[in-house]
Amino acid sequence: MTNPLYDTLFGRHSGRKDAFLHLGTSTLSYADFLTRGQGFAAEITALGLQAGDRLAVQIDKSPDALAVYAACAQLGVIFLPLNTAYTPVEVAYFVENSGARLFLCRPADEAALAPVAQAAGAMLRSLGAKGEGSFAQAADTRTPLKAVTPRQGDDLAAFLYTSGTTGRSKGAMLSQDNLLSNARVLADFWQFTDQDVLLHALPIFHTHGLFVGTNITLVVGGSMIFQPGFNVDALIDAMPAATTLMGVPTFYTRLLSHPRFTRDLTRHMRLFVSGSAPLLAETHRQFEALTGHRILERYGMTETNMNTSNPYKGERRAGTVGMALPGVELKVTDPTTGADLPQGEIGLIEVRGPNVFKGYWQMPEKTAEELRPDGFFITGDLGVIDGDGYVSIVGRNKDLIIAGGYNIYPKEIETLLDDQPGVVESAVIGVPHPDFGESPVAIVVAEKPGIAVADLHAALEKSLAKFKLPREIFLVPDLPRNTMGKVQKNLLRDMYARGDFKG
Ligand code: MLC
Ligand code: AMP
Repeated sequence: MTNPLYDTLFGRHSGRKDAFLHLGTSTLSYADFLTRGQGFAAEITALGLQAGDRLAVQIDKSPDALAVYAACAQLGVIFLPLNTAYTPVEVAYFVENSGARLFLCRPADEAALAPVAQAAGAMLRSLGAKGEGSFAQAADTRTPLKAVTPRQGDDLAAFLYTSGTTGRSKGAMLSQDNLLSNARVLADFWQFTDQDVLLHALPIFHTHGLFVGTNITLVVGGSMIFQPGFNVDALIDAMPAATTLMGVPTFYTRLLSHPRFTRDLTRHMRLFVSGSAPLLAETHRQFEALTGHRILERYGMTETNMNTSNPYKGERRAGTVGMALPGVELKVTDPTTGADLPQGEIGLIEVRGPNVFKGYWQMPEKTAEELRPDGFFITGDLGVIDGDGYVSIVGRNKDLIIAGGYNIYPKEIETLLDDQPGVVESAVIGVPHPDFGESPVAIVVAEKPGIAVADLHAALEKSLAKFKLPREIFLVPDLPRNTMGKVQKNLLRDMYARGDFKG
């Protein structure tokens, strides 16, 4: 093979006239999709990008957005998708840090992002969901590029940025083999075939929607009902034509509370997969009681793709994330000493396998903190393995909030709050949220009474994506600390639950 990722996911399907994407009333064939990707590859080449260069995108979900991914794979250009909710302040860091040569944005954002691209020394072009924008227009004038740039499995295919509990976001470097090995294992483990039609309503800028949903479909040559975002009515309307669904827990709780979601609607479905955040055992049970289907929960990360899965055949155990996937080693270690812990004890989950990333872009010291010399990656999740090998995630050793499947790092919000005039210090905690599972709340110590909470909200809105904004901000005289001086967030969470904080 000259380029394993391109050949396996895309090139193999050339000439196929059957549907790759179902788009409401129309379909896009594999052949037409690949030609679009080759047109984009021609334009990217004309702009001077070469294998190993980074191409950042902050564009709406569309067939064209996927075609950019295909073009990058064809050329060996590193694909760097960004959450469309990020503000220009957030995006500036990713474009600059990655050294992206080309940055594709939504046509409406071009003016706002021009200074960002200029400061980072990246070319800026636009691509809209309906095939509009300067990049698409230029690509339309090109002859589709057939040549595939030779690559090897160890070459980098994508960067996904993931925040840390301290410091700035880190670019997780994923190789062709990282992506391919995981896609093949999952397709096999979950018994995907070319007859599968995946109901795809996840974003394609994260592991779940891009590398799990899309790559599995491409590996088997199946098709996707490709929805621009999550809309519960649209999902229900499309379900009769689908065979499988992948979603974050919020998908399932929203489906369960919808009157049109019935046993009849799901009778023909082959598989429901949940991940990216904990699925409550209660949701699992309610889903089975209503539909007869047992949701298959799996566990993964940006740095590792998927690590564990409940079985396809065999017991899908509620409240667990199943066993290590074939080829993945998983162990539980002592958070302080790093020593292996026996089965049944709670500790840090570590994983090793072909799925584990190559390190953080230009951050060797951060890489060394989390990736051991023997190849085990320290996930930061706390877990336990039961006597049957099922892994349960019982907590996190990292200060992280997951809202509706999006990660929110308290440190990022606290740093911004602490910089505001009149703020002495702050602590951001995750509190239960009925729809998103968790959501952030800020507790702020002010220099003197009278600081306007509305001003704090307004300051955060200027730089943070909406999903990161604290639902509430409370002013308190001081924060509880342990003898080491560390803020005791568990106490803050208890105080919040008791209703101790008043707005
Ligand atoms: C949207 N909003 C959120 C939010 N999503 N707030 C908190 N958490 C979220 N996840 C806010 C918006 O800013 C907006 O605010 C309001 O909610 C409604 O916006 P929307 O666009 O209509 O949201 P909605 O369609 O309802 O989206 C909810 C969602 C979406 C759950 C469908 O967040 C989603 O698709 N999540 C999936 C994330 C994902 O793919 N994670 C995988 C990461 S990979 P306002 O103020 O304007 O009303 C990974 C590895 C692994 O973790 O294991 O998979
Ligand atoms: P991300 O950095 O966005 O890839 O998020 C990865 C994190 O999501 C993991 O480290 C876990 O904390 C969490 N996660 C993913 N899947 C699950 C799951 N099934 N149950 C609980 N947590 C999960």
